[in-house]
Amino acid sequence: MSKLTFYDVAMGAPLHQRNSAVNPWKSRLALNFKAIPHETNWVTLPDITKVRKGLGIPPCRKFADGTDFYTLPILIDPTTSHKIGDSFDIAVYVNKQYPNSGGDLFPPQPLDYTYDPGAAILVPLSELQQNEYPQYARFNANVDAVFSMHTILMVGGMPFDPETADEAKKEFIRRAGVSSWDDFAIGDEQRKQTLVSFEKALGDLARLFTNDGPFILEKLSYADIIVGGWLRMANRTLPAEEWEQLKGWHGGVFGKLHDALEVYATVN
Ligand SMILES: N[C@@H](CCC(=O)N[C@@H](CS)C(=O)NCC(=O)O)C(=O)O
Repeated sequence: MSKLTFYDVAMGAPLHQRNSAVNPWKSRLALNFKAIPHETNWVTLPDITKVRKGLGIPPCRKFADGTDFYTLPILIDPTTSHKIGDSFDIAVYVNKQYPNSGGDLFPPQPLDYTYDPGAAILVPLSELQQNEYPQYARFNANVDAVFSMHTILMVGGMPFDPETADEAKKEFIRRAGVSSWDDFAIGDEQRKQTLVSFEKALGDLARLFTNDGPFILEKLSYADIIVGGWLRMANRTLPAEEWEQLKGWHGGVFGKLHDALEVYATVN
C-alpha cells in the first residue's frame, strides 16, 4: 500500500510533542494500530477551513448558529483516491480497506455506556449519522459528551502555536459567545468542583474495563482508542497534578489504558 496522508492540527513546536486535538489523536492511534504507513501534514487552527475546502471535503460539523465548522482529521489514500474527513469514518475505512493489516478495530461488543450531560453541549462533536458499527458510534458520542462537558479544565492548557495563538483564541471566544479569553478561566473552587464531577462522571465508563484493563475487551479495539484519544488530549492540556489524579481514578483504569496505548502514539 502507498503511504497515506494524514492531517492533524498543528499546535506549537515541537509539533509532534504538542499535538493535542482529540479526534486526530483517535485517528493516529487507529492508523498505528492498523499498521497503516502514513505521513502527517500539520495545519494551524486558522488554516483548517482553507485546507479542507481546498481538498473538496465537505464539513461534518456545524456551529451552534448552524454555520459550517471545518475540522480535522482528514485522511487521503492515494491508492483508492478516497478522502475521508471524520475520525470515525477514518477508522471504519482503514478497517475495511486493509483488513489484513494490523488488528481488528471493530470486534463485536455491546459497549453499554451512556452519559447524560444534563445540559446542552455547546457544539456537539459528531452527529450520530454513522450506521456502520452502531454500538461503537453511540459509544463515541457518549464518550465525547462526558469529556466535552469537562473540557473547561483543559482549555487553559492548550499548547497554542505562538504565531497563530491570538487568532485562534479570538475564534474560540467568538464561538463561545464570551468577551475575552479570561472568561474561560475558572477559579480554584470551581476547578475543584469540576474535577469531582469529572471523576464521578467517568465512573460508569471505568466500569466497562471489567478485566481491570488495560482494554475493555481482552484485546485493544476502537472503543479503547476513543477513550485513549481523549486521554492524550488530557495529558497534553491538564496541569500535571490533575493529570496524575485522572490516571489514578477508579482503580487506575485510565492511566493503564493511556500507558498501554503509548506504542501506538508514534507520530509519523
Ligand atoms: N466529527 C469530527 C469532529 C472533528 C473535530 O471536531 N476536530 C476538531 C479537533 S478535535 C477540529 O478540527 N477543530 C478545529 C477548530 O476548532 O477550529 C471527527 O470525529 O473527526
